[in-house]
Amino acid sequence: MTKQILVLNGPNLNLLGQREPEKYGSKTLADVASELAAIAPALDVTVWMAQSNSEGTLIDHIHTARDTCAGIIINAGGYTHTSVAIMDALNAFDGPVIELHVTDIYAREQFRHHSYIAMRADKGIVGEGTDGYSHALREIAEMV
Ligand code: CA2
Repeated sequence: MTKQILVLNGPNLNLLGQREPEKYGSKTLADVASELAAIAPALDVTVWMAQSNSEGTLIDHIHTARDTCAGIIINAGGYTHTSVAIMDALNAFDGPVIELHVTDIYAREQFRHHSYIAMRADKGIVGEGTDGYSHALREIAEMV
């Protein structure tokens, strides 16, 4: 049966492709969503793409995914480095979790080196630009 994957994006990622292209690339989140939708059928998955600037909404989406999704790909943005609450929500999700970052957080400022998401994630994909999203979808399709 085709399984659904939540691709969850945190604060400021709605600005992808609109600012700092040298760091985050020139593709928008809508471009990424189209790419994922194009490869999903061959991977036998469907994609629920979501973005929020609000921590509570991100947590609500993770709770919804407990009943509707087989896996989660999460780029929690800045909440990666601060949010015990998002980590707790992910801990209540039974399926595989892939942590995704457009940039290599481990090659940036020291404060980005710690990730609460990494404490729960089964795999991390960092520093591949927006191509990391399709990489993550291929990986999680194998895991679910
Ligand atoms: O590299 C990533 O994907 C990050 O999750 C991006 C976050 C940052 O806080 C994390 O440390 C690493 C920032 C998202 C900001 O997104 C923007 C995109 C374009 C223009 C401005 C901000």
